[in-house]
Amino acid sequence: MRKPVVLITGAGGEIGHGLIDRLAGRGDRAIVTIDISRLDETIAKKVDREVTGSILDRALLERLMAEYEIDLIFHLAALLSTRSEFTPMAAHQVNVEGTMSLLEFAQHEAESHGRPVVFIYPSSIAAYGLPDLETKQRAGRVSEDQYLHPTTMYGCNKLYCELLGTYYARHYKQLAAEAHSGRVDFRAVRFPGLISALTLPAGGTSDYAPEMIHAAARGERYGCFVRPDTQIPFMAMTDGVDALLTLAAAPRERLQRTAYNVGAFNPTAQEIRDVVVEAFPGAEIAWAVDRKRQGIVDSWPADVDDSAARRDWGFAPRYDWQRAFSEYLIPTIRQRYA
Ligand code: AKB
Repeated sequence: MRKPVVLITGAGGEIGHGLIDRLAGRGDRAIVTIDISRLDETIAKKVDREVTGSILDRALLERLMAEYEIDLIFHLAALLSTRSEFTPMAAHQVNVEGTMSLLEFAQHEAESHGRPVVFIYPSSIAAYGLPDLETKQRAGRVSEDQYLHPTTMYGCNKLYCELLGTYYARHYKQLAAEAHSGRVDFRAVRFPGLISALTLPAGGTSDYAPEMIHAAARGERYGCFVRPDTQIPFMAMTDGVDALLTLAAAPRERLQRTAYNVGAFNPTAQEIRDVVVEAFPGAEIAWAVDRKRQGIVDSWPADVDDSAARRDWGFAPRYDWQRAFSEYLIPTIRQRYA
């Protein structure tokens, strides 16, 4: 019997690095990746097949379908929120059309090998849109069905793709004589800002937290583009990768939703600065507020209610605010730049 195959799109990004590491360590699946750029050496050597190309390239997806029996997909390829505001058409192409073509690919793949394809989709707190700061303060921990009025291109893309995934999972071709839905087993997490000790994000709006920490560790000055009182949820990258793997392994019958909030801690920008300055006493971090990027972060919730994820598939982040900094971020980052 052929080894089951996992496909990872956007594999060269931040989440991909952590995920490939974990999947390769388990060794129970062949890993096939697609990314528009070559993977860096540290992860390239851990995958069975690296494809350099676009998820919009149908012929390429068809070739993969002919070669492999894929039964698990982590669809990580995306343009993040800040980048998407500068190139909304490109964002729509990658974030929406790319996801649509991957969902169709998953449907055909499942039809051809006769087993459902688990489709893991990292959505985002950007799917929310709170109208003003007063509402944000009042809302507190936002649950999955509240405030779904994103103001960014990226947020609109993420929310729509959650709906598309749910359509494939539950209603695909609902007027056809035979049932077609249920072959794509779509599961999404709405990630908060993710902070990795090993990589830096590119093009996001929650980037101020990881940028501040990495700049301090490198001895560089940093101008934080949000106000000190800015508050959104964050999570250590290792817990983010854990969440994807735990959700992928969850028994389907336990899942009452297709999209789940996950959160870990939600410090203000000032609190992040304080911890960073304590760890790197020479750090020079100033406030250089960018009114427009601030507006985006202000529209995201200050915290999320992740009780559904905890109940349905046992989500339990290992790192709270204290541990994330003292046991993961600071020591790993120090070592990285030593
Ligand atoms: C971004 O800032 O765009 C992402 C996100 C919160 O999804 N990090």
